[in-house]
Amino acid sequence: MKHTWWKESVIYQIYPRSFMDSNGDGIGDLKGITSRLDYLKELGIDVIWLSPVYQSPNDDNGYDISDYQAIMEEFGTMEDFDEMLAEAHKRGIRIVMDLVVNHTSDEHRWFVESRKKEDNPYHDYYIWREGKDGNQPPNNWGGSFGGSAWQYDEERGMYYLHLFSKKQPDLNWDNPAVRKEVFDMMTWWCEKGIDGFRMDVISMISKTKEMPDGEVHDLYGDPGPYCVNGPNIHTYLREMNEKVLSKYDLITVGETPGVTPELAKLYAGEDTHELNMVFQFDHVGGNGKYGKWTDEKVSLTFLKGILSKWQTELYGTAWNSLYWDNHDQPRAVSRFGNDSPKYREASAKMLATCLHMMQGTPYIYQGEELGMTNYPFQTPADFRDIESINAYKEWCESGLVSHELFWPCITNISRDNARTPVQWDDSENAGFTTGTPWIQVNPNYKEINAKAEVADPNSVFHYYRKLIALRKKYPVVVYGKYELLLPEDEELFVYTRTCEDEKLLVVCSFTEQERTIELPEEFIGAECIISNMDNSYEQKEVTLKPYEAFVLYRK
Ligand code: TEU
Ligand code: CA
Repeated sequence: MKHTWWKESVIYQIYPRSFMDSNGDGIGDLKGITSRLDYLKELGIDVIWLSPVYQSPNDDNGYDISDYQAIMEEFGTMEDFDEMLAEAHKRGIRIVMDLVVNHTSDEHRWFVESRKKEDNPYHDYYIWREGKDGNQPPNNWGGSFGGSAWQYDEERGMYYLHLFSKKQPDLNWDNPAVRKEVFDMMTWWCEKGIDGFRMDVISMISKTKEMPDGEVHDLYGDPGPYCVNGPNIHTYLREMNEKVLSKYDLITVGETPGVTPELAKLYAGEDTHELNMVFQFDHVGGNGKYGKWTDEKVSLTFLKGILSKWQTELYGTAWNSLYWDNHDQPRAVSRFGNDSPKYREASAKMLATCLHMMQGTPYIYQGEELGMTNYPFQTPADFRDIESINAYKEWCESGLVSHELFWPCITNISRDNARTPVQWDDSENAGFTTGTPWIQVNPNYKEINAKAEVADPNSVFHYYRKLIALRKKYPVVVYGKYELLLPEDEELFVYTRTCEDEKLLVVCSFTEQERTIELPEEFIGAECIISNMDNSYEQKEVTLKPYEAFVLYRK
């Protein structure tokens, strides 16, 4: 297996709108990011994945781009970007841009031209279809943010496809002119010195020619079979690799809803010349009570089964991304751990141990290193995310489900849980802004903030810093073969990593009960290289405290 820098790196995701505001307008920005690079350097991360900072009307908070080569005014200027890039590089931190090319904003000049009635070079840049039965959409597909996936355009007199919001028309990747525009834009950013791309819903860019009705789940037809892992996806990614990616020393990660380990071996195979790695969704997709919305926790055996499948099936042939959360998911410690005051810190450290000791490139979502929690939403007016706002309307206001049944589900899963401002200190607005924040700050910022945690050697922050340092010190953490132990145990996640003569034992308790385990013979007396408790691991029998995690190392 090739040894490369992006396999040995830890990546930190910044959602710029909520990271740090430098000018008091209540919105995070590029100068704010630059002001916090020393904090990230101290944490020890190697790469920053920057959620979109391009010109956008912010219908989907920047994932609806109106100019790929201009900076969103609220975030600052291209000079601010260049300064942030240079300051990051000075600190040995690489910058990965978010490439959102399945769709643009409907305010992008390409779409403004494409929707014009008279023929023009942009007419086939998007996916236009005639309606049926007079005034019905071409088929029954639903969009991810509610409603039909088709929007009728008065000017052109046709429907256009939008798998997300109606202000996010899908690009037609079968048009070589579209692919050339995208590749030229990517080259322009690479020539500026950026270090890679996270590719938004890249598994959706190739659609089937035929677009029949989909199977109806909940409210609309499912476009998945016709829009995910489509017929030309690998052809287009290999073309992208040949024309752009192969020309630079980049890290590339595809966000690939619907990917399987088999397909990941193509998307992220060692020698398939597409991408370095992919984000899979099996552990966070989950079929809830109402679509994705649920108030149920997944069982540990479900979680262990999925993560172990990805570890074993990609070993030696492709590379995993490792993540618990991001800007689309609820906070890890609330979803997979225990965010009560008594157990929050222990369970946050346990989750970090469980993830960072696996094989793959670990991703830390802003605030995860502090053990930040979900937000206590009170009313639908607390939501800012188009997905949550539309979902509440579609499920509740329509009368489909009562507020009492739906509210615990949407507040548990809402993307806004991850989008409240990073909590920097215990001053007003958690030190995020001197103005009025665009979204409310979590009221627990007085207890949970970076200033307090950087000062406390036993904090979640310093625990993440130690874990990151372990990855640099022990090659087995990066390259060791994974094996799950105690597969049926509903409370303990225990696995080993083996690389030549080095071996790790990773033990993580996901319960608030005390548990006792017997160490495998070969690990009795082995060196403990990290633990979230002050415990001894010299004897065969170990009693685990609630949410205890430890790693033993032997040569
Ligand atoms: O997310 C696409 C995606 O995978 C969806 O599942 C998304 O997570 C959403 O929750 C639908 O349930 C990417 C971006 O990460 C997301 O922020 C954008 O809203 C979306 O694409 C459209 O660009
Ligand atoms: Ca600002």
